[in-house]
Amino acid sequence: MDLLKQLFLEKAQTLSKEVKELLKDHKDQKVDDVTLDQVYGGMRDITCMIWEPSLLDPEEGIRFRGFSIPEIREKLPHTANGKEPLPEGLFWLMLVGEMPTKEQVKWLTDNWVRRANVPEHVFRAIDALPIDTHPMTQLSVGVMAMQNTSVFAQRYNTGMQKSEYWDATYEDTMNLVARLPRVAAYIFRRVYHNGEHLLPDISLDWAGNFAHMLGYDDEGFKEYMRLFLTIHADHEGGNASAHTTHLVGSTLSDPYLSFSAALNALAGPLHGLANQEVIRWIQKMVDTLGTTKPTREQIAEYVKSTLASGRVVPGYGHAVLRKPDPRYMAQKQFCEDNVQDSDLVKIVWKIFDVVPPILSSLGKVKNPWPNVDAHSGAVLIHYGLKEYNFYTVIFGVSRALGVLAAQCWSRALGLPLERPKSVTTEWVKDYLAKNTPEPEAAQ
Ligand code: CMX
Repeated sequence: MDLLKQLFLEKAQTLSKEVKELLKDHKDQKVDDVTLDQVYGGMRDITCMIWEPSLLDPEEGIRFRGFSIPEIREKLPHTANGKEPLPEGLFWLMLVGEMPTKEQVKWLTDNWVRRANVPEHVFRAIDALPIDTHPMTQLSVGVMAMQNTSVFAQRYNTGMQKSEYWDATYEDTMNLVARLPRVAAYIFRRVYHNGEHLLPDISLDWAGNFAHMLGYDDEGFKEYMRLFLTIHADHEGGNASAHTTHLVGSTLSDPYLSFSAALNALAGPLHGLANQEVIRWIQKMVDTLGTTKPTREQIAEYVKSTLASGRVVPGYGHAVLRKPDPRYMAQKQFCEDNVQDSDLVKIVWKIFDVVPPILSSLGKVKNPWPNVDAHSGAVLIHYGLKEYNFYTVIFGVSRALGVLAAQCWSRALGLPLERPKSVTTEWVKDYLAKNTPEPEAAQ
């Protein structure tokens, strides 16, 4: 058994025991009340699932096993000359809850290099799609095409015990995460570089090698990739891509099937696709205004015209956060340190000055602040990656780390099939008729 798997097993045995005791003593303890507004309103804030890798605080933002974004940037191992965290380290932290050493991260990088071979038929499945198929669809198909190699599916078919589910899920998780950058880079080079593919550089870390296979050997881009792939990895369990992984996985679909489904959720414009929408929207603004240096007043007019046409301002707002997203702030700080003289980055910062008061003035937007997607495109363009339809694919590569670490935990804790209760509006009316107290008679 490899060292990370051994460590996971120890942690899983301890936590499983604790959960059993906790449920034995407190299984009827109420942790939430649900209002009708939440039932109709996308189940916001209902405490109803377990997700070990991370926890989201509306004011502070995401914490991975208790560590905030600034803390992981400072404490996770980085490359010899780099400053940004290695995503391998975050995966380790999310999976076993311990900050890894440099040596442990090196072990994980090497382990993923050994697992990274993508079966040839996966590339052929992607090649069968029309070239203008959205890259997210191509990625989802690529992940699905790997499903025939699922250790979980194969062992399930030959009578695997429930107590071994976590083991097979761990193997699939490690293989899938190791292969994902190659599949994503294959799609990028297929669509935007006439199918001129680049061989991996196995001396590089997971994110550095991804940058290299995309065609970017600039050290600044590699550092940004390390930051990007770290900060997009997880955002607790209720967001659409994470929850989809959990829901589909709860049927004992293997990690390939569950993660492919998650990518389809991430591909929606209210979720991960927002990073491409932000750049499309800014480019249209630049074209409309005829300047790459718009004033705040010009930006404000453009924002108002977006709202007047019934569209949302992409990259702003959040279902849970109520403050500027620390993942946005980390990218802003990265640019302050590394990206000088980008008109686009400056526009992104001006938008940050302009949009929150306008959204607040609408009186209905609960969070007027920027989210993670408001910043990433401008940095990618600075380093030359202008093909914005590909941006959500990079988000998807990162998201695998958190949602699959969580699936290992779902299997280790033996979490059951997810099956919440739904009702009809007729049921609601009937319920209200029977349960609404009569108004007190006037005195
Ligand atoms: N621009 C305009 N209107 C917005 C808005 C925005 N950025 N954010 C919220 N609103 C509107 C909602 O559309 C809703 O309007 P209606 O009542 O007319 O339907 C109202 O404000 C209340 O919404 P909310 O409770 O504040 O936000 P939700 O939890 O319903 O939605 C989100 C959250 C992210 C879908 C929404 O803020 C949005 O559409 N943002 C733009 C898209 C985006 O950036 N998505 C990426 C999120 C991060 C990620 O998952 O990657």
